[in-house]
Amino acid sequence: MALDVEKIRKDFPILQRKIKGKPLIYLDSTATSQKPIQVINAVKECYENSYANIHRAVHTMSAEASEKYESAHEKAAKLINAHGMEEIVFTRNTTESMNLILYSWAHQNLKAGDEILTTIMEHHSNIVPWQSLQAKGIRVKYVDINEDYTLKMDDYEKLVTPKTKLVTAVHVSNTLGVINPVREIGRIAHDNNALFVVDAAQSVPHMPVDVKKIDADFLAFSSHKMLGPAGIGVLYGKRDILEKMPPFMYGGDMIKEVKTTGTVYNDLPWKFEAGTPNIEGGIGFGAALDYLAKIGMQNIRGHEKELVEYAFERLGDLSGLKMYGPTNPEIKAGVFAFNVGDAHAHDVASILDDEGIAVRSGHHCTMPLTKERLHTNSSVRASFYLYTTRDEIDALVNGIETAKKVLKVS
Ligand code: 7TS
Repeated sequence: MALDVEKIRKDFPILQRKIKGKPLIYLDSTATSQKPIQVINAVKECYENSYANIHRAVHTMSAEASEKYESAHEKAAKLINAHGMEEIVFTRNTTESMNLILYSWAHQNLKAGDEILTTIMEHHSNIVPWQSLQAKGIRVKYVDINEDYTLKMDDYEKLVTPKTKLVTAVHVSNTLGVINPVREIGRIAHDNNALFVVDAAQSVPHMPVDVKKIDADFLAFSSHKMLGPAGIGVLYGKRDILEKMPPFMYGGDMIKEVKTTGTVYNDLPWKFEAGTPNIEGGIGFGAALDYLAKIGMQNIRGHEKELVEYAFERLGDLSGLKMYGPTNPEIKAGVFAFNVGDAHAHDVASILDDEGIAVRSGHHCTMPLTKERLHTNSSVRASFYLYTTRDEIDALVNGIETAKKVLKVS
């Protein structure tokens, strides 16, 4: 079903604002998404009506806040087809989810000589935690990319060994926009008895994702990239794996019983949610999940795929543009990284900002990919979401033409 984008845009108050006297054109949803009024109101309602600590008191407001915070876990479980909320741990963000796996699984289960297989296109949050294990003699290996920016699937045959204990990959690259074949990678991992970890920070907000189909052992994403508040992230984990893992942090709310002689930890997922959590963030995330469910993830992907096809058409016409990422819309999400001649990405982005167009410029937290494979220090990145229109892509093309003139790129 086609999205009613004009109706959707009315839900996002920020899209009415002007930048330097021009209408805002927000093309930076890969960094973080904007928020609909339904999410803003859910947070406001929480503060105005039912703000209280959760899981701690019998009073009405605590019960209301607990119910909403817990139901956000249920909604997240439903979105990704997890068995239930016991498999959904709320963290601060994707980065913290990866660190939870590092401390509560990898540090417990890996030893010197073991290997972790990631990819060259990962966000730093799916490289740096694993590199920290190199001090323990654990090796980190990288699957490379082909000329067309897809993963070199042959590398898996070459790099997976009996010592490979964890295989991880980004579902959608935040720089290339490539959609990786995570089911296939998961199969390779499991055939080798390794765990499979998926960085779904850029897929869960934009397309249907099913943890059972992917057969992910862990899968991480962030609320702030999917219409919800910042400061809330999700770690999905298979129940039997989470059961066996020790807590990530210790203290209040993660216990069932504490005696001077020891502690019995709480049930999942609370065992991993120590201390007062981001209550209002969790409640706002629940409203974001309702919003996405109502629109339908397949419809969001359909809209973004149309935009991808249109962007290929329009950006493809521009001379002097170097684009990074696959050209097949079937495996391309709404993320376009590019450079304009030899111009610096920050200069281009700043000229676009003068036109009211918000894009990211820099290494996009993918330095190994950017420097070692794309052979540049930075790129400009325009990214789309359910509120993005064709007119905004036209404005981007005009903005790039202006940048080319100012920066004397032919
Ligand atoms: N993984 C991917 C694929 C990402 O795109 C990001 C954030 C993260 C992990 C980390 O998410 P966080 O919520 O923990 O920060 N990506 C970006 C970006 O592309 N620009 O700003 C943040």
